[in-house]
Amino acid sequence: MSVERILDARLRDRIVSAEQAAALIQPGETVAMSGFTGSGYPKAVPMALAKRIEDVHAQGLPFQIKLMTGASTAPELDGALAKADGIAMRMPFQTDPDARKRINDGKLDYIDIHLSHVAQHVWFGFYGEIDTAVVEVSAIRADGALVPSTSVGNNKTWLDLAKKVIIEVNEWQPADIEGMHDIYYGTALPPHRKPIPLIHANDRIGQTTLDVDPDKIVAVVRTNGPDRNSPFKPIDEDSRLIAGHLIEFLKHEVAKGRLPHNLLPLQSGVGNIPNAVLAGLADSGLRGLSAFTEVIQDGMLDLLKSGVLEYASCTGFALSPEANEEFKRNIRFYRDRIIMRTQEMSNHPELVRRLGCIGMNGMIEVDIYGNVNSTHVMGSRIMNGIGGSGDFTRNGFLSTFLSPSMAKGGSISAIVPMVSHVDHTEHDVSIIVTEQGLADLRGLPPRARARQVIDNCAHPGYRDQLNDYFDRACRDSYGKHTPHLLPEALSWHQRYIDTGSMKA
Ligand code: 0RQ
Repeated sequence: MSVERILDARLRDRIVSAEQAAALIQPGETVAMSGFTGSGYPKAVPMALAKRIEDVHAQGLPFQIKLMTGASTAPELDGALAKADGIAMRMPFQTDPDARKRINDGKLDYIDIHLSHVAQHVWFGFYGEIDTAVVEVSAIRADGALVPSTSVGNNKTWLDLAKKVIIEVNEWQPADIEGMHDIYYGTALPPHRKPIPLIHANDRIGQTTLDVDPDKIVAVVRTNGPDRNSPFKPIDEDSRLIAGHLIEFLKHEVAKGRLPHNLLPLQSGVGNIPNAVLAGLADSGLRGLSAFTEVIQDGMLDLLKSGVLEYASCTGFALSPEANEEFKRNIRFYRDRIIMRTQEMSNHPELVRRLGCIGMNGMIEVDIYGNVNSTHVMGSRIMNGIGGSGDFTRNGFLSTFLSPSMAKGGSISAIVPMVSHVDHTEHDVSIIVTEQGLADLRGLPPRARARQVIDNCAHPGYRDQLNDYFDRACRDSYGKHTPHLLPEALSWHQRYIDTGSMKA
């Protein structure tokens, strides 16, 4: 028997259908929605809005919105609204194939910014006013406080700033998630900011619920639907090798006394390689680990369950269906070990620097000097976005980038003379890992970095070509500090066209 989740009597007469709620959103509005890496996004109103937009378009009239979220969402949100041609501007992160296509066709404006910047830039007024917030919660308490669901993202900011608020109450989310969240209301705008009183990754510094002015709530919609919960691929040999190199390096750092025996708080990007690293940590002999990250995925739940990881701080989840079942089954166990924060806290540069996080993220390509491209194929086609990778790369104790040495079946080297787009500069990137090995760039000048990257990380099939380029650049370059032969460096990206692999 389901227990009533909408306990605030003042809101009972505002319970409506998704269609009625979507009818309250007008063309041209800036709409801020919940959702982070496929968790905690609204399940019904965006679909109803997409349908309404299609109906309006069918009458030959325009209808688009500006859409903000925490991070990526799901086909029911980004996918449906992109297919309906309903998004004029999207920010700050997305991974949806339909939205990606529209962005790369030049039909949808995408603003790809650091996840820690989103809330403050909206508070600073850089994105204008928020007309409507659409936020999923797991319950509304009798006092009107909102119990967040499986992501917090920017919900605090959306609820504080939006002129009108639509709440989805999702009964699919576990009721016992209440208590897992830590919503910090001590933020202020410069020049009134104060230090954030978080010293350890598991400190609780706020409240467990979100506040909202009940007078702003224009609709409450009941839903009962799952998060995106995409399965992970089985761990392949390259991922296993990459994980092995990184873990060996971390243990070496412990042996040298540069890292404590239980490391420092881990940040892990989403995807199969980070998941392989987490799986590798389970058998590493390392114990007492912690995480201060954006997203908790399967590997981290496993580490919590086995006790290798003592606790984890995050703002959202990216779980497979099986891991989600496990999460829901043992929600009380996880509630004692997981702290869910707003993304301005989970990714806060001040906290990432203070805690000394170890960043582990994926990349598209890296150049021989350590500049990393995380976002663009051939310098012009966006893949996903920078997400939180920059928050941890610039500010962490160590920034590591993990990738197979080749993409597209070996037709493209992930190690190139010069990246076609820079997300993380040579000044911020410390460690590169491919299945071939690990390049430790700390404390090295540019030419020494180049030898490390080529010799340790490039695939043997590209190593001679890269060494030849570097030797000639050292001889003929205009400057010898960061030697380059510019037209030739960028010609490496022509191979995408030659192979035809990126034409689709
Ligand atoms: O293309 O999907 O067409 O097969 O890029 O690559 O190998 O599946 O790896 O899923 O880990 O993604 C950088 C995109 C890597 C990701 C990136 C093509 C490749 C494939 C995906 P297909 P893989 P991953 C925490 C941190 C930025 C955000 C971030 C990312 C597709 O890690 O988005 O870190 N990072 N957030 O074929 C051409 C190359 C390529 C290439 C890969 N050199 N050239 N195509 N691909 N390398 C989470 C949040 O912040 C929310």
